[in-house]
Amino acid sequence: MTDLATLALEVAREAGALLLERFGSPARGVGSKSSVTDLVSDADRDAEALIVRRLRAARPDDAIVAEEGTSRHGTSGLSWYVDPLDGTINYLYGIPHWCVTLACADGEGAIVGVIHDPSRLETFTAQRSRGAFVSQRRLAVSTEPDLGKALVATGFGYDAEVRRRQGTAVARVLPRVRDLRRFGSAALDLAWVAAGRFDGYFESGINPWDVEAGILIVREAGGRATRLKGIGDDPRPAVVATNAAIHEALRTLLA
Ligand code: LIP
Repeated sequence: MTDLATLALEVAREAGALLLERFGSPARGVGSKSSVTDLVSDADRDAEALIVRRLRAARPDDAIVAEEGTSRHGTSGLSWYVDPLDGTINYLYGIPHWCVTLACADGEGAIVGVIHDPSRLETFTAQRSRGAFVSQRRLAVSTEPDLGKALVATGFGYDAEVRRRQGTAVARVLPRVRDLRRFGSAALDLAWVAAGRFDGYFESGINPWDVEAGILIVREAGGRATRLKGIGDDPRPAVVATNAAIHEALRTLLA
């Protein structure tokens, strides 16, 4: 593990410990962001504050872009993409499917990615050109070649009109795959593609902090991940990630 990877791992675990300690207790400071269904609480904010404090102390010249508003410029050429709590709605509903995700990127994309799932004691990691792992086990994507037999994950935004558009994409995909899964965390969806638990994932309107680490982890596990200029009539940035074997079939269907 490089120093960057070790730092990302340590910081993700510290934030995960803070969140796990509070998980299941009454939420504090709950508020809404882009819409009434887009929630945030002190858990997201405090986890972000911990991560930013640690990264700034260890790497003062790096840039940081984080979900709950931290946006720091840097001079090192490296940028950290941070989602302190991916799967916020699951967390607030007491559903043990959420994670901490960090990626450190240079001009060509992520060089280090971590997705830490404290509920399952699973930590997905990757370093560019060095493979992807969950804990010490090397990750490999599934080998399913047929889109019609593929288990595919997806996600939806927090705006009603956006969800209507995402619904049309789902209506197009659903008859053409084994089944769809909506588990509520883009980062864990990508980690599970890398682990062969899903054969594919797609989502529009996704933010860099949700997907940068997961994209690297899928690619280092032998899969493919492509950024799309929208899906169907939703023009916002989107991602499709797969086991590679079904990639073109799914991408064509989404286009
Ligand atoms: C969530 C994503 C998920 C998406 C949700 C939300 P959050 O991130 O992980 O894939 O469907 O709308 O954006 O808000 O829990 O960090």
